[in-house]
Amino acid sequence: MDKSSRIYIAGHRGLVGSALLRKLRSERYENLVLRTSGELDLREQAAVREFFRTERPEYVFLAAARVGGIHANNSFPAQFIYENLMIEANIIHSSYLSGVKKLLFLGSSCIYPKFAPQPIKENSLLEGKLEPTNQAYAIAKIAGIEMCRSYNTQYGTGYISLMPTNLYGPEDNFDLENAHVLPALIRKFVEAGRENRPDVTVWGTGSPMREFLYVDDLADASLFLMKNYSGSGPVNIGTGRDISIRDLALMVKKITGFQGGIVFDNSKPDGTPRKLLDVSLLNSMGWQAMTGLEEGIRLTYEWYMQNRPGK
Ligand code: GFB
Repeated sequence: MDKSSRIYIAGHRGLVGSALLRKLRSERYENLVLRTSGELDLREQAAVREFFRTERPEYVFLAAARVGGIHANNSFPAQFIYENLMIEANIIHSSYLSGVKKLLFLGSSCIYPKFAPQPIKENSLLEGKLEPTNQAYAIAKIAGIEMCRSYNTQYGTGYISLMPTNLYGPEDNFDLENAHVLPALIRKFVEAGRENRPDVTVWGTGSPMREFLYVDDLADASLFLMKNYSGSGPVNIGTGRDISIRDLALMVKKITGFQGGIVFDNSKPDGTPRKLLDVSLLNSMGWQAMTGLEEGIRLTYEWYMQNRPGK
């Protein structure tokens, strides 16, 4: 991939796609192909095929997806499985038909079994039952990994699959119902502080453990692997460290300066108890995450304060 290669970022306005766009622009890749969802509906097979036929991208970052936090996954499983399957199938197959040189597919750590041995190695895939709150999404993402592997095997393509841990950063979704935990907590603590509320409600028991990766680190790893990796097996991307939701809430409280208390709502699901990725494969290739959790939350908090609705 060189600076004048034609590179398509699918989903360039989302959390991951916008970080990829920042990264590729900062490295002076000058021939980027971008379409908003209004311009190209990736669920429509004929439209996607026509787009690839006319635009002829050489490299594809597949960052378009229907995503959400635990509540959204649990509430809208039909949309999560249908939209993700369609997006993946259309882009991967059209990439094959139009002769894309290399494609990078983004999965998620929720593809691994609920009770996988920790930290989770890549070979835990399909070794056990999934976490029910995000099974539909996970099965769609597993299908994407299998598509990449199958096309490589049968057609000799160069499609790679990355499994990032829980991501956060600028351009995230801060909707309280549908967001992931970090943007939801940042918004809850900011609003509680502004409205002088006595406490903030955190879903679940606070005991689940999660690993968080700042999205600009994921973009850096993606470019690194696009250049340096060509295997068919998935590669975990994370920091190798996790934190309880309770301690995460305390960290967000400190960063936002909220003075009140924290209440846990046990009627909300905890989801999987722990999903810490084993990142030794990635580290052995020479890549490591750079942004510490506290620093990343601070950067995301600052972004939110400057970009939240009503600003
Ligand atoms: O980030 P999150 O929604 O997703 O929730 P998952 C992580 C943990 O934070 C859960 C707790 O134990 C939640 O109960 N939590 C506490 C909260 N307060 C809140 C809150 O205000 N909002 C949210 N959203 N959570 C998702 C999957 O699982 O992870 C997706 O559903 C995807 O498929 C994503 O894989 C990375 O880590 O549980």
